[in-house]
Amino acid sequence: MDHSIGPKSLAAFDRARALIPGGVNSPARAFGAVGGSPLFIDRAEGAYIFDIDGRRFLDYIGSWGPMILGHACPEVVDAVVRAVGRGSSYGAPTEAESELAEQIIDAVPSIERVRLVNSGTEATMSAIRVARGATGRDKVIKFAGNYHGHVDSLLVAAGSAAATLGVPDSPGVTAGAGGDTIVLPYNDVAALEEAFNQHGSKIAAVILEPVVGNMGLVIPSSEFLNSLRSITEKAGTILIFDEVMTGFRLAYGGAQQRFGITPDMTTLGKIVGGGMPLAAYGGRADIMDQVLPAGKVFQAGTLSGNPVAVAAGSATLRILKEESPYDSLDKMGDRLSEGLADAATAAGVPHQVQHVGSMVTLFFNPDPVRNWDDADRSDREAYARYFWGMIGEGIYMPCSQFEALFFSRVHTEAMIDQTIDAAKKVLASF
Ligand code: HOZ
Repeated sequence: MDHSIGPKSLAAFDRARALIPGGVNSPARAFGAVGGSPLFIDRAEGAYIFDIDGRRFLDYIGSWGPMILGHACPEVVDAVVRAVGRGSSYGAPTEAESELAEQIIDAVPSIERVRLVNSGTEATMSAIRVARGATGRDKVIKFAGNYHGHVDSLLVAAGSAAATLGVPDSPGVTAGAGGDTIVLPYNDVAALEEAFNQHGSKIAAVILEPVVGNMGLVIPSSEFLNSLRSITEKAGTILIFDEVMTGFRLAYGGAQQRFGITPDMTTLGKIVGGGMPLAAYGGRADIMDQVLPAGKVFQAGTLSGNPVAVAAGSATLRILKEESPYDSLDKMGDRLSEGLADAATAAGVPHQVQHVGSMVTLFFNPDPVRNWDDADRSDREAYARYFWGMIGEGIYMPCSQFEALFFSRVHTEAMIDQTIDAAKKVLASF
């Protein structure tokens, strides 16, 4: 296996490990699941990321989703520079926040009112609190392998790095914090019905990734999405789509627009902040008006609605609305998925390529992946070999079988074809 990480990245990781737990500020990026050391990044531009050893990689992480316009998009950089020159934080309202709120409300079908926060974790944590406050109920349903940030009550059977690194139920989460969380298998309508038969009147919310990116890419069946909508509506339960990954990515209005299912609340992150720390939660006006100071559910933040982050988010959404790159991203996603599947077939490697738009996963798994149990049967070692092989070819893929890849509107057909050729070479060596 080629662990071809440059000497400067190796030294930087040694230094970081003495200072920062595990050498990283978020575990998914540590390369723990594939073995070896992470690349330390110097800069990024367009579809490429450059490490501190001066090597260039075609980037399929895109900061785990935000960089749909490509890195260092000139209009976004401009907006950020102009904003920071006027002061980086005021802790007071600005007109730019209302501008971004209007853009979000205009885009996302379920959102009539929206609150800006700093991270996806804050968005999901707050949405759950509001759902509980609005319904006066305690229980929340989540799905195994879905990841909603590191909120205590949702860090149960969690995907992303929690699954990758073997802590789907983290130490430090008390029985009390997880006690009102009901975990169900994704795409399982019978389990959903059973949970509502047993606990219906006590369930405040159902939260899910409407297309899962955090156990690799898993697609919801339309029966599952339709049942979620009708069952929650009947029970007076708030349906929350966690669109931190899918919002503004699978369509301008997110997965809910793409599939035509409107939840009661939505959480957003990643693209909505244009690469800056900004996230949001929103929904029906009657629910969102429960939030202080309109209502009584407490949620606050010194840096919420930060003017620099708002400028980046607003510029990003403006470009996405104007350009609407979604048809082209869909075509590229088809091209990449077909090419990866052909490469695996030619190499005789058991696989599934699952994708929606610009989110793709090559599962080293002979069977379709519909839920966490299916995903968990994937061959992680094969994924690690593939990952390092692709690094050797100058291609930066997610460092876990349980993360979707993302590409941007500046990834060209030639880049996609280069990626397929690299995969052919790597998989042929298996
Ligand atoms: N939560 C992100 C992936 N699902 C990873 C965050 C990071 O490590 O940067």
